Amino acid sequence: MLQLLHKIYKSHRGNQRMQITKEELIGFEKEMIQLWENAEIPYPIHFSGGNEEQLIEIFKSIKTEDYIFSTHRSHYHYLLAGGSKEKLKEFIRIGDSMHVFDRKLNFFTSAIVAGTPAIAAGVALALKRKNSSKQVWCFIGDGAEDQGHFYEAVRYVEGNNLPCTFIIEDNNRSVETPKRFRYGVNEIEWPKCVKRYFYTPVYPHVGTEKWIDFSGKKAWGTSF
Ligand SMILES: Cc1ncc(C[n+]2csc(CCOP(=O)(O)OP(=O)(O)O)c2C)c(N)n1
Ligand SMILES: [Mg+2]
Repeated sequence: MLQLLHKIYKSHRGNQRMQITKEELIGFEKEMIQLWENAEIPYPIHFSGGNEEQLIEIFKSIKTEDYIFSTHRSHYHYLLAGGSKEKLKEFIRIGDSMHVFDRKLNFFTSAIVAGTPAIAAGVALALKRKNSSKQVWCFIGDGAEDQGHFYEAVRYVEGNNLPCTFIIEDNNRSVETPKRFRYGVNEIEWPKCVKRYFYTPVYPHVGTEKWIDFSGKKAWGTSF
C-alpha cells in the first residue's frame, strides 16, 4: 500500500529537483559576497539577487532529467537545479563562477552572451529524435535577447516544435545599459517557446558596490 502511494505521489510530483528556499539562496550569495569583499575571490563575478521568487516558481516545472543552460550569472540556477553549495563554492573560488558545469544534473553554463541558445536547440532536436520526454530550459539575460544567435535558435525551436523553453531574465540592463538606450521602446513579441520574467537586480552587473584591493592576492589554491 505504502509503495503504491509513493508511486502515485511520485507520478503527480514528477521528478522535481531539490528545493532550496529564498533565504538559503540569499544567504549563499551573501557568503560569497563576503569572500569577494575580503578580496578572497580575485576574479570577475556576477552575483544573483532580486529574482529568487520568480526562479523558485520556474524551477517547479523543471524536472531532474531536464537540461538546463545557464549564464554568466549562474549561482541561483545551479542551486535550484539541485547543485551542492560546496561544489558551487569550489567553482567560485577557482574563478569558474561563469563556467559552472555538472553532467549529473545536465547543467551547463556559458559566459558568452547568447552562446547557449543554439546549443539548447541542438540538444532539444536530439531529444525529439530520440522520442525523449526530457525538456531543455535555456536561461538568457535581456542583453542576450538582443543577439541574432538567440533569434536563430528561437526560430528553429518554434518551427520544429522542439522541447525547449527560453527564459529571458529581464533586469532591464545589458552590463549597465537599459533597454531604451539599446533599441528604443518597443519590445519584440516572441513566439510561445520564449518566456520572460522581470526583476530588479540587487547587485551591479559585476561584483558589488565596493572597490576591492586585489593587489598581492593569489588565485585560490595556486602559488601564483
Ligand atoms: C559575446 C559576448 N559579448 C560581450 C560579453 C560581455 N558581457 C558579459 S555580460 C554582458 C551583458 C549581459 O546582459 P544580460 O544578458 O542582460 O545579463 P545580465 O548581466 O543582465 O544578467 C556582456 C555584454 C560577453 N560575455 N559575451
Ligand atoms: Mg540583463
